[in-house]
Amino acid sequence: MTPSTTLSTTVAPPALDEIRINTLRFLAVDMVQKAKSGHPGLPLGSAAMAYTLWDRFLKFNPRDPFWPDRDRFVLSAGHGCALLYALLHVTGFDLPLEELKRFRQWGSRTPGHPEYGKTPGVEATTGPLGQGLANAVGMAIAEVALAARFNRPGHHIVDHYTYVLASDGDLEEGISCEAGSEAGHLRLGKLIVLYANNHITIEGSTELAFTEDRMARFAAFGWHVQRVEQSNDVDAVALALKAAREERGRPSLILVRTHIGFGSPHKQDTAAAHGEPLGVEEVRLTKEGLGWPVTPLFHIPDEALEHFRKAITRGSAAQADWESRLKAFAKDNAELAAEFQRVINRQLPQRWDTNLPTFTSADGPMATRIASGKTIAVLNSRLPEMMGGSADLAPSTFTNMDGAGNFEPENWAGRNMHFGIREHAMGAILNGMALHRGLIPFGGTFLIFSDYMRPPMRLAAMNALPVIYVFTHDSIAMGEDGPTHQPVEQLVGLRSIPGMVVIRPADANETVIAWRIAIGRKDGPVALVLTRQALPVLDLARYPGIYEGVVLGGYILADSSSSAKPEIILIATGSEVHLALEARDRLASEGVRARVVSVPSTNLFSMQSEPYRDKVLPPGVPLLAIEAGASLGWNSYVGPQIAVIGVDTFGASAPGPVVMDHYGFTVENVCRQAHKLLRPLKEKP
Ligand SMILES: Cc1ncc(C[n+]2csc(CCOP(=O)(O)OP(=O)(O)O)c2C)c(N)n1
Repeated sequence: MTPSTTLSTTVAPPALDEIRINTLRFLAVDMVQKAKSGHPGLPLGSAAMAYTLWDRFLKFNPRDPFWPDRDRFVLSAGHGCALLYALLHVTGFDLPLEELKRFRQWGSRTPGHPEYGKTPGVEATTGPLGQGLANAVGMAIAEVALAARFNRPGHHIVDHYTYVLASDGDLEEGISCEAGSEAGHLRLGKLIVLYANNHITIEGSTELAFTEDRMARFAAFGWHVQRVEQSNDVDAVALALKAAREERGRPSLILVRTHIGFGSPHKQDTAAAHGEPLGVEEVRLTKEGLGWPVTPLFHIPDEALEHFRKAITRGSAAQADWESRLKAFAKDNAELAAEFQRVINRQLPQRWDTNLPTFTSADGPMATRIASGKTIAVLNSRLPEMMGGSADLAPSTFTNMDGAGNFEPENWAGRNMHFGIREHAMGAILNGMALHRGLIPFGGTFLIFSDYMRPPMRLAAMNALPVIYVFTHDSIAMGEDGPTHQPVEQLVGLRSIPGMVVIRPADANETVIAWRIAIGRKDGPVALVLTRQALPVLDLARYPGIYEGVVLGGYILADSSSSAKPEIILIATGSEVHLALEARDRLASEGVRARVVSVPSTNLFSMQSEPYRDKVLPPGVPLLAIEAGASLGWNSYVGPQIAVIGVDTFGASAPGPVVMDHYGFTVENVCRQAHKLLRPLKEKP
């Protein structure tokens, strides 16, 4: 039997509550109807429980949406955002009624799904189901981690809850299992999920595809689970929320039986309430049925508004109380208080990068994953806000921070995270940690498994979140594990995400700079792409441009030996840069002037000025791109005189150097391709 509590008191909410709940319902309905687009069903069904949470429990200040110790509220079922916008408006956030009337229109602050940064009070971009729930796990992790670091006896400056409103779709998505399992394991007692169980998704009843006992599932994950039979029963919802808040040893799932499209005579409990407006006539019938005036549209009774706006006084008082506690804390712990402000504001400490390692040729050959590990060791000692780990591959990704301890229920001060083999949740948890603020989150796995975490990576980029990914085993050169483990199309795929910066360093020193860029970037994610195999360390005396060059994304590493314009440019990234250097020497002995351009980051390089890019890649000079990844993408660099040595099929299982040979990553082949490219030019009369 499911270890659960079932709560039910009266069904109809008291009159005043009902008016306020209907205010939210019909604001959402009118928004969707006016936009002729959107989802009225979830707002109608979930307004009562959202109201209960926001009215009786949620700690927030509409006048300062981002004060650090607010409770977090994530609407994981982002398609129901009309409800969230209604809540934000009535409680007094800077979201005027006009914005509700412009729901889903160009330039409005009420987009079709909640977008972080666009609407005050929206804590996370949601819409891809399951992400918000996993983000919330990351936020709850950040809360306990910061509490462990900063709270002192008598001083609780980090002390808030993280709430989620999730739907059937959120729980159907696999990520909810990964994140739920992780949250249960970590015993995140201040994470509370309200699950709107309305039995309906787009294709119809959940009986079609979703029949397991969800409460048993979450109980098995180690969660505290409760059931509320009537979502309109605000007292039962409140009772469950109270019990969930008191349960500090386990995260809480409150399954609330809701009714999609509640009150709509023809659409309640049907999929028709899901993704389209109710229709003018049905809106009328629904309003009449629930005792609501049909007009005016966007009606907000005075009493309801007055009541909702008390959130401002309540929230300001909560914030003022926190600020005075922060002052008292600062009095006793001045340094720690300054440190708290620093990390919350995402500022880096003075001289954080002065001790970063420099490598000489004698340190090589060295895999860039090893150089990354050595860099992390130094960063870790300077940046106690670094927190991260790997999806069970730390011995291979070199992401462990020595001396930082394991982050686990008995030690929330630990900073090494063990995400388990849960890449998808790892990505979304990292986003939640970044959204919370106060930490520099990073996560590692093999580059091939970035595929498993692409949805949250895309959202990290969309939300401009400073998250760092450490992706090792970056090409077919990783060898024996074969094509299942050899990334081919991942590089171009990741580079194509708007706002993502991918850096594939060529050696240990480029890796150090890549980390410096990653730590310094505050407005978006950085993916570090690193080798398993050892590479020579570029001699800094011979190649002095490395430091500035990596920052620019691409640079002239080695020019043709004479001062004359190069005849051909070998453009390469990561491990293939060394091949290009060797080929350049061979070509020189064959009388061809070749320049080697290292492009650790095509994303950064494309941000540079045209004159700089033209200096590095002068128009008219033929280009031979060499990268052990899909050739797609390199064509954008050139006119007709381009050739690419890439990998446009899957890889193969054999020792790495053998695979590279077979795929044409040899000096001979590079020189052959270079001559082939040059021949028509030389043959011109
Ligand atoms: C990852 C993902 N897959 C598919 C969708 C498209 N989608 C939007 S809402 C929805 C159905 C959601 O049903 P449910 O979660 O029960 O929400 P409700 O019916 O309560 O509104 C689907 C499939 C999505 N938003 N995200």
